[in-house]
Amino acid sequence: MAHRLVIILLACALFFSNAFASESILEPQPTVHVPITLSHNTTECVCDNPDFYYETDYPDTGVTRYYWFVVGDYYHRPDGHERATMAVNGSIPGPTIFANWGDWVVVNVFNNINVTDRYPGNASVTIHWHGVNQFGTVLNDAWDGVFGGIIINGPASADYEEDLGVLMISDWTHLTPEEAYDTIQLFGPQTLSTGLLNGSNVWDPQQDAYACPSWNNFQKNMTGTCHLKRDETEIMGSRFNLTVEAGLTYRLRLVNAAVHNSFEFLIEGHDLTVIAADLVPINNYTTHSVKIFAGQRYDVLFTANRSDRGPFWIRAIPLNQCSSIWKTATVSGILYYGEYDGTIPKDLEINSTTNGCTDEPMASLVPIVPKNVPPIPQNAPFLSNRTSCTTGHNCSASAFVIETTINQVKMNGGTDDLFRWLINNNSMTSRWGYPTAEIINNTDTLERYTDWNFYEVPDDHEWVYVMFDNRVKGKGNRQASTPHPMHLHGHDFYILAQGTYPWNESSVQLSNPPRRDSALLPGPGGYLLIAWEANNPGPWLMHCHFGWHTDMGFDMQFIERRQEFRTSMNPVDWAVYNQTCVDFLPFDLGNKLLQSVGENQAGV
Ligand SMILES: [Cu+2]
Repeated sequence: MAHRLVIILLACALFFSNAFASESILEPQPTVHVPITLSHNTTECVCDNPDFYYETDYPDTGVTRYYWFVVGDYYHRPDGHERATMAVNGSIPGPTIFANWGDWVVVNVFNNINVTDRYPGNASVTIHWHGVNQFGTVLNDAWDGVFGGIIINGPASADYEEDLGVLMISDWTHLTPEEAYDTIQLFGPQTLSTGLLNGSNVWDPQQDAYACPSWNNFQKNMTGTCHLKRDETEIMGSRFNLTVEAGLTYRLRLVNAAVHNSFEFLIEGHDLTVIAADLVPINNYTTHSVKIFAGQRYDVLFTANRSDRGPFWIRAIPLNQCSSIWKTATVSGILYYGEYDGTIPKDLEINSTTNGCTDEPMASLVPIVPKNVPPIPQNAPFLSNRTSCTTGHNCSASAFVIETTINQVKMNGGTDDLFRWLINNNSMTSRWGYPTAEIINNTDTLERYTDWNFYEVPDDHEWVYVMFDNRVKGKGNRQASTPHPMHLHGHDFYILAQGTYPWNESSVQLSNPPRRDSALLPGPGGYLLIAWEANNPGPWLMHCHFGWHTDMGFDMQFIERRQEFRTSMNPVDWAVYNQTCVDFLPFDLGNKLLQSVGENQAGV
């Protein structure tokens, strides 16, 4: 989990880290406001021009925006029930970064976590800019736990009148990750208390008595607090709500920020028009609901066109085959036409759905800017009829099979059997005192570090093909049917095939396949075949976006163009990086693996 992380103080530009060199980090800077000059109307949209590609073409507004993040520990009551938390600028979700397409953004991050009481000795912080590909700035990439939104105003692929901003869908537990983690290692992920919409929900205290049995493992194995039935009978907390004006069309930017839950999102009585997947503009499609998995984002439009004017439920319904939220808890908000009046919709709330754990169909996610993928090399290990590769068949490409395994293993001399996910029989274990970039910069031998799950992609602009095979083997079947939402840093990847075995090689889609940075590896028995171009030198993390799985070793690193990475990074970035590593060493306690509660985590 992300509560104990590598870099003590990280300051970097969101888009280009060399902006850091010329900016003071000593004092808050005023945010520069300029009028938004880019229209979101399709008449001025450049995103359907095949010659204009968002990864390489963007305007330069000449504007730099400054943000000031203080990461600290707090107590919050997002659903009325108080709990110890960690947050940015004191809010859950954290602050949203707003910018126009083509701006530069400088974010100054300060670590104000209390290392005396709550996190004795070690509470370092890193930040991952999810959805920002960070070309050339891998040294400022990291991993994440607390979260906030990023909105970049710019052209969109459909018209709308008002941008309602980010809607963060998350799960929530009344135990902190530290309190829950030992149980989760011993017994697998447990049922969480509830979910939140933009950090809000209601909670019925009477549920506490019933929630205890779902934590019986916790009760049996730990001393601590299982929430006992309270005297209160009042519903606690408050619901997320939106107010809209009849006749207008609105944009919502959906984000699944959950640790271990998957949702079907809908607004009762209103169709959704999906215009982007993980920020990639797609041919619009209209649907009743969108399934969204951890780490994914969808931009959706809806029109307030109901003559009966509601109110209407805004629902994030847990998918019951791949979610674990306490069964009486609901995750819903309310849409009001006109003014908020506090009334409740007439329909019943819904606390789960049997609709399957599947991504939005590949056929629905058609990027507006078409991009094609070269053929899979003939010797790819996942091809059933593979042959030696002959000239002209993309033979310089890299191709890997990633097999997932769940197992119970003893870690670091301990006596308990702990659940660990294995990637090709290795469960990721990194050492914060000696991070990957430092290994490479020292020209140390990657092969010495087998449990870091390195996969090397050596050549310039070579293509990479990765087949994830989720026919889980191993001891225990608690999670054997679990799908995994896979997220790659540093790239948008292409989804070439996705489904349940047996897979048919003729189903591979090379012509303008879906392109995004988070996609579901289905389960049980599922496969996900992705590809990307090695156009961003450096070590890039790929991991399951279920936070517990990330922690239990479901991680790998693709080392892209190793030598070029060493020599091509900005010298200022290397200097900051190396100094940060030096500064961190006293917190690493002699390179001992002490990364969180239990001391057995992947370090991610
Ligand atoms: Cu997973």
